[in-house]
Formats: sequence, structure tokens, C-alpha cells
Amino acid sequence: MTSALNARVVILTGAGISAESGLRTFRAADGLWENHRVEDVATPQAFQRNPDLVYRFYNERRRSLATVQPNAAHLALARLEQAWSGDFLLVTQNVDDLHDRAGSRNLLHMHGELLKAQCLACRADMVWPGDMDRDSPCPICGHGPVRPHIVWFGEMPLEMDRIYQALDRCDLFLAIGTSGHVYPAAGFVEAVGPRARTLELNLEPSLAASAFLERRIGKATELVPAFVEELLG
Ligand code: BJW
Repeated sequence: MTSALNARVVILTGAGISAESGLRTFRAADGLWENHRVEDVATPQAFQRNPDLVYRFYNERRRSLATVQPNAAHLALARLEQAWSGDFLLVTQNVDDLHDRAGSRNLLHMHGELLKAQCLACRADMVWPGDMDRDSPCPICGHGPVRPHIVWFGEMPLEMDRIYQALDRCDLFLAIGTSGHVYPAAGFVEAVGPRARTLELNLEPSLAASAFLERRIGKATELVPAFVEELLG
């Protein structure tokens, strides 16, 4: 019974859930940044080749967080988590903090967080709300420099063991606002398989759409609150 309040739920979100808050998605027509595709700035090779460009890209994105707010879809997922008595895990590919600010707590940022840094010398992770550059020292070891706390192409996404454990056991898997271009997240629905209810909520069918048992097409701020109301009965 996937609608029972004690069912085990895993929810995956992507850039589409933050689009109506004013954050650009990656693969939309306006998804370029200064004529660079995300694949040209979000790799360890790009960081080695042109660190200033990559620091600037993330400094701008970090600053833009101050101008946006969680929307009705983020808030509905936080409400669902509070009302839910079964296992609940929200996995986001987004590096923004809109789920955190909406009140979600059982939340994993599998591609990292804009408001954190990682020291290239001691590898410690730390909260980092301001700009960074190649001279930013690490406050923990005194060396550094620090880099954005971002999982780039070719790097291992975070918390994969916890995510696959939850996927193995879930009764309901929901994917919201993600295009299905980027793995391993695009393969989560296949990992769940047909034994659980799988549902995609997106503005258009994703590349992974045929692997879901159900799909609803529309805006996240409309579909997500309506689906949450349905689940909570
Ligand atoms: C709305 C909406 C509204 C709009 N309402 N909806 C060949 C085959 C298979 C895999 C590979 C391959 N070659 C290389 C790989 C692996 C590679 C990969 O997937 N590459 C592909 C491009 C082919 N992946 C990796 O390298 C990953 N690591 C890895 O695989 O390690 C090995 C491993 C193996 C096995 C297990 C575990 C690990 C790392 C991926 C790192 C991704 N990083 C980025 C950048 C992060 C930082 C940053 O923000 O700068 O993460 S890339 C970028 O894409 C970002 C996103 O999180 C990610 C996903 O994008 P998302 O969220 O889906 O956004 P969009 O824009 O694509 O889609 C938005 C959707 O919303 C659209 O569908 C819209 O319609 C919809 N939408 N408005 C509802 N209002």
C-alpha cells in the first residue's frame, strides 16, 4: 500500500524543482553560462585548466541563492516528510539550499552543496557562505586552497551506499524535475524496478520516462503540492 503513511518513500529531485524559484536548469535553452555548457565548467579537468573561471561560476551561483526562496514544491515535500511515519529520504541533485530552507531534514545532497567548500590539502568539508578563489586558505589546516563542494563529472556522487540501500527497500519512488541525462541518478528508477510504485513529475517526459510506472506532466509548483495532498489523504 504505497499510500499508507508508513510506506517507505524515496524522492529524487533535480533542477526543475527550483526553476520556479528563479534558478536556471542545466539543459534548458537558456542553461548556458557565459556561453559555457555545464560540462565545460563542471569537471576536474576544467578546474585544473582554468580555476578562475570555475571559481567565478560557483561564486556567482552562490551569491544568487540570496535572491531566491523555496517554492510551493519544496514546501510541500517538507510538509510530507513531517506528516510521514514511514522511512522517508529526499535525495537532491541540486546544490542550492532550497530544500534545507523549506524545512526538509532527511535530505542528501548527492552532487554537493554550493554553501560548502572542500580543502584540497586536508580534504575537510566546511560551511562556506562567501566567495572563494585559488588563494582562499583552509580555516581547518591553514593550507588549502579550498574548492567548491560540488561533485563534478567523473567524480563519485555522495552518500551512494545510503541511497542504494533506501532504493532497495522503498515502496514508492518519486522523481521530480530531472531530465534523466546524468547518471547514476538517471538509473535510480531502474534500480527500484517494478516491485515499487514509481512516478515521474516533470514539465516534459524525461529520458528515463519509460522506466516509470506512472508520470504526470506539468509544473512542479502545481503537481507536487497536489500529489502530497493525495498521499496525505
Ligand atoms: C521542470 C520545471 C518545472 C523545468 N517543473 N519540471 C555515458 C553513459 C552513462 C553515464 C556516463 C557516460 N559518460 C559519463 C557518464 C557518467 C556521468 C554522466 O552521467 N554523464 C552524462 C552527461 C552522460 N556522470 C558522472 O560523471 C557522475 N559520477 C559518476 O557517474 O561516478 C561513477 C559512478 C558510477 C556508478 C555509481 C556511482 C558513481 C557525476 C555527475 C555529476 C553531475 N554534476 C552536475 C553539476 C553539479 C554542480 C553544478 O550545479 O554546477 O550536477 S551536472 C548537472 O546535471 C548537475 C545536476 O545535478 C545534474 C542533473 O541535471 P538535472 O537536475 O536533471 O537538470 P536538467 O536541467 O538536466 O533537467 C531539468 C528538468 O526539469 C527538465 O527535464 C525540465 O523539463 C524539468 N523542468 N522546469 C517541473 N517548473
